[in-house]
Amino acid sequence: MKIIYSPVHKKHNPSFEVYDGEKSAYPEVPDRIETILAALKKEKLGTVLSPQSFSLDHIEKIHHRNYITFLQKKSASLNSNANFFASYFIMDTYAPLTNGTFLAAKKAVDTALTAAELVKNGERLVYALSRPPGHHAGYVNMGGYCYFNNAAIAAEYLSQFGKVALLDIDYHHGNGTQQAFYQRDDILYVSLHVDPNKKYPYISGFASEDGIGKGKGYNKNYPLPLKTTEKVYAETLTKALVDIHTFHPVFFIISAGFDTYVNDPIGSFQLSIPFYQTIGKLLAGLQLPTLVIQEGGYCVADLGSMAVQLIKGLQSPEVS
Ligand code: Q9C
Ligand code: ZN
Repeated sequence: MKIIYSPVHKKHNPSFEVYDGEKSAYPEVPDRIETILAALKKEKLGTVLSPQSFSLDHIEKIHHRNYITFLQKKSASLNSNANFFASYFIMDTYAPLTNGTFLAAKKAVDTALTAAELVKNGERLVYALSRPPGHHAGYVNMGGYCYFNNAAIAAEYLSQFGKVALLDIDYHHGNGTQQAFYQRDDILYVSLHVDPNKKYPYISGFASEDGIGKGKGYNKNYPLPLKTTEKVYAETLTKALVDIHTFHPVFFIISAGFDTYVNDPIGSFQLSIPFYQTIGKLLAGLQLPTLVIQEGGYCVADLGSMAVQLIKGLQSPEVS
């Protein structure tokens, strides 16, 4: 497996989020990616490569030019210790801008695009260690620790070469990714996530949202209850995999969040560390060229183990 990583993500390190009107600790920390990288290296699961640099044109296919320019200019204008909450181009209080945010977010996109290009050129499994994550970022907004939608930009890129199925297994619904492809029939978006009536992002992720126009039927949401068990999760994932198989994609992208873990400080599901290998094995059954893109997951102590289990499952030989 090829692993794409750049240390530039560390330049994005906000000091706080605003929750319930109060400052609170920022869970989306640089150590998340560092610990995953260290665990993958220790288990010798892949070769680490640096991302290539891609033009902003790729980002402009998913985000409005004015939003991109705003992020770039505002970020660069900030002092090194500033945490700035924009009053527009933002959907919540979970996406502060800092001096390094644009550089890190751009590198996270380059990381995803480098991985996508490798998959296009025949790699079977590539892991993009993108940070900050992306699936909440929409056409004109940051939010939920996300600035640029890494997975959507990679999916848009790969869609030039064949149909793309994007499966989102982060605990939260990927509102930004759904928005990007809601009217498209060449990119299928399927998501398993906590019921948006109960948890973030609240505004989307309902089962009734199934696409519009020619995109009708090419958006699939599987909202799950708080405290979802491994049994219910596996049954739901099996349904999602039927959707993907029926679509006959050429490429498979996984928006991989580990905030479904039982000990995640933000999540509420009951998934154990070994269950991520079960997930990986189920996904490997599709036998498709696969791009894994990092999204959330906040139990830093165990992120490395979860990533290792997921990749071991994805690499496990097919039983026929
Ligand atoms: N402090 C991702 O997983 N709500 N984003 C946090 C608790 C926002 C999650 C409230 C969750 C955003 C990529
Ligand atoms: Zn999440």
